[in-house]
Amino acid sequence: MKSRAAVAFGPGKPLEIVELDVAPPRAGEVMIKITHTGVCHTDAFTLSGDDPEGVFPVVLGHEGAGVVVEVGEGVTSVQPGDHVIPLYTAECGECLFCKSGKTNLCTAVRATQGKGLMPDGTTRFSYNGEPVYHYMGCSTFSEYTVVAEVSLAKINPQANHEQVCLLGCGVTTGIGAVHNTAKVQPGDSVAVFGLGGIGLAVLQGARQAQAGRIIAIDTNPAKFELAKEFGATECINPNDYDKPIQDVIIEMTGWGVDHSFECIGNVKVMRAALECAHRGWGQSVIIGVAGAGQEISTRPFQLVTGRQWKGSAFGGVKGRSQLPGMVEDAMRGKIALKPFVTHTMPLDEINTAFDLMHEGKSIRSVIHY
Ligand code: NAD
Ligand code: AHE
Ligand code: ZN
Repeated sequence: MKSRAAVAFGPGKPLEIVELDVAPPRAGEVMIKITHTGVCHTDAFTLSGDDPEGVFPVVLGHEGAGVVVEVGEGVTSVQPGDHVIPLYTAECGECLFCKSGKTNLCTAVRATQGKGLMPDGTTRFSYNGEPVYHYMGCSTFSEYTVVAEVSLAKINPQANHEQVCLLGCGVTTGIGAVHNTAKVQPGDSVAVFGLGGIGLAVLQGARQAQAGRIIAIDTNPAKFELAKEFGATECINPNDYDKPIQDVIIEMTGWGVDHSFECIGNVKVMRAALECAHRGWGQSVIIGVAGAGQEISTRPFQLVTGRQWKGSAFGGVKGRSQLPGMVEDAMRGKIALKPFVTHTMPLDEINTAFDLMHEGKSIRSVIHY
């Protein structure tokens, strides 16, 4: 099978649109025709070369929606024609992690996924006879991709792919972090650092959870209007103050916020987010992804005095069992997706999507094939 794809041939280089060869799905695998894919900051992070798991050449993209075209031997949960969202957090239902009921971090395919390979240790993509790596078990920047059966959520065929593709990462991550990781309760105060796709989805989740005060923080004030539409009660820019932003938030609130969320990937901001959490019980959720070699730090006293540091991957959502319901929620208007889609473009223009993200001009660019 030939497939148009945007390939990252090396770190820091623009993606190149080429025609790849895609081998048929093997046992337990599924070939999908991707119809739409969002561009998430994590794609840019890996393209930058900062991702310890980054391998090249690779087909990036992990926020897609599509239709099953072919299934491999033994695949029973989907068939050609089914509408699906690829999952970078698989759900096998059988591993220690799936069975624990405590986490969404399934391990069924994670080891090979982190190496850019299919579960049998090989790739389905090649270019001029040379292997091209997979990414996060999804590789949605190729019109045809192959993923593990356990990495697919089957969704309502009536769903609007241009919008529900965002449930493949950004919107699910933000909303899920509020409900599953932080468990925000009515009246709780919240601070959200970074108002991209993830931070805005956290705002939406906080409003769903009937949070009280919702403080939105970004160095780009152009993000504030949409943040207010999503439920922010106040928007602040750290550059407007001559003291650390955690001190500003503590002064605004008395003792800090009940929940804070870091949605940037900046370890200094992660510290600020932890330190603006309420003495005694405040918790801070790290969502942002930081580069190789970077570490978080704070005075242990911050934890001794009751603040908790947590992290969240894919919002703690179990993709196969929970994502179809979130698609239904979006179709019923209980999850807003349309405002996230600030730009749409064909695959040929995908590098523009990265430019818009870096320039702070987009929330999500959605690529269509
Ligand atoms: P984005 O680039 O769209 O948004 C980031 C926002 O942070 C921008 O609005 C930017 O202006 C703001 N920002 C940058 N530096 C800042 C600073 N010092 N102080 C305040 N604001 C600042 O990115 P995104 O797609 O929303 O992703 C956000 C982060 O979440 C990335 O690190 C991404 O890799 C990560 N992510 C994690 C998960 C997960 O499951 N844990 C899922 C998706 C994305
Ligand atoms: N590969 C990086 C870590 C990247 C990372 O943390 N990814 C998030 C999802 S970002 C989606 O936009 C995640 O869910 N991680 C859990 C997992 O199993 O991948 C590194 O540092 O090695
Ligand atoms: Zn993502």
